[in-house]
Amino acid sequence: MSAVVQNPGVRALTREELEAHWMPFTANRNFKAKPRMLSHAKGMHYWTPEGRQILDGVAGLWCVNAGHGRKEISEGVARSLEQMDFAPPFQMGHPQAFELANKIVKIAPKGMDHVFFVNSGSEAVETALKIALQYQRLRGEGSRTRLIGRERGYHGVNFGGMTVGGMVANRKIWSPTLVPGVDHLPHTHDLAKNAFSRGQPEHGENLANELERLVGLHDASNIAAVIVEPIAGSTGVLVPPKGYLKKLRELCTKHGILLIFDEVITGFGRVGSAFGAQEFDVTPDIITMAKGLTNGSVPMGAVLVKKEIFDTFMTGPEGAIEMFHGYTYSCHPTACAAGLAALDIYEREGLFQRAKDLAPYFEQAVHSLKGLPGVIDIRNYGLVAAIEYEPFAGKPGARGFDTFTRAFAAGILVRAAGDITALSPPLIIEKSHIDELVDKLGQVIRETKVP
Ligand code: PXG
Repeated sequence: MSAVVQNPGVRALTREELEAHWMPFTANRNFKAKPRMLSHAKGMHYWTPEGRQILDGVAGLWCVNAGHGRKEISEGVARSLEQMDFAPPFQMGHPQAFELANKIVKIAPKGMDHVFFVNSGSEAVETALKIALQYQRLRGEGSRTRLIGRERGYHGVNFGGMTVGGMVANRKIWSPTLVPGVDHLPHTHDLAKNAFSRGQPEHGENLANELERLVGLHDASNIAAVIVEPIAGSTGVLVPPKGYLKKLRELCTKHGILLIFDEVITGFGRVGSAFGAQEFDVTPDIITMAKGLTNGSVPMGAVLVKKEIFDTFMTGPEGAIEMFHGYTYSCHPTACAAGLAALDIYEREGLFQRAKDLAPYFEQAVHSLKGLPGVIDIRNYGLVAAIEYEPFAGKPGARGFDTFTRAFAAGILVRAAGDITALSPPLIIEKSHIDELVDKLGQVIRETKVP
């Protein structure tokens, strides 16, 4: 066990001092009454201000794939900041942006060779949807304006991503102002048929055929793109049924519909390859990414597109801006430096392969929780897994949150997604950490007090 690292500069904040910060996706009053603070991180661990060590079972929030406190990243970022704090991204360039784009293309699926930089997963999704719409228009298919997402999809919280997403809690308040012209495929989660699957479940390939139904309803000439996560992360690690993604690819190709993979979680080794596209052997037209791109250290996202899409944009007058889109902080030098350092680590340490090699051990470990009280499903792929519980009667989500808070008290950080515990540890995890994570989680599950 590594030594406890005290952080003497950090003292407990008073209730009053906690007030001003409106916390995202958080029960603010509940948190502020009983805060869960983190003050320091290194390798596989966080520490609380009191010096309690927490094993990171979720790579922060699915993003710290190379583990915490990587000197290569902080030093690269510091050098870059000192050299140039900011460079305007419009009509100007800086070398690190080009270097990072080249590095991403090197690990990308074959034929996907141009990168547009943004600052988050949500922005990557908005950008991908806008690229898809303009591409269809540029190739003379301007009537293709409809977008198709999937139930239980998560594509960030901006208007486009929220609309193509399929999480009711994230949509219902803003329902009247969702983007028009969006449909959803059914999700692929089928406990009756697929509970306790290891890796890809057997049943559900046919659900991709729902795209045919939507084509029958609207006609393909009105549909621009389909967006799905190869593995749906936020809604509880829904691994694609065998054959499902291939079928979706076939149908998109047949109907001239672009296929977008949202790889914000599945990118950068999480599933045992650079991207889910390679792992599942299905090449989409567009990939969105963020999180692991900088190892979570500096906000950054990106959109990777096929050559044919980029080339279609490069056809107007040479002096004209091809796409009226971009952000002040697109390809920010600090983020580029972080991305370059993170990708270097992934490559040098072979972390994508490491995830693949560790996956069977991880699978065995998480499935050992089968049979514990209230556990109704366990599923996994690469270094991502989920344990699903029977909800407390009349209180959906309460059991998942209760498990999460008691897990934190027991020294492990996991993620609650409704009544599901998601695990997605840094790819540097050792077998002993996997044992500790699963042992502690098992203990927490055993100690659940059903109300
Ligand atoms: N797409 C996917 C697939 C994601 O997982 C986003 C887009 C949006 O990224 P930004 O960087 O805008 O947050 C995400 C983000 C959770 C959780 O509870 C997951 C995410 C964000 C917040 C919470 O699992 N993923």
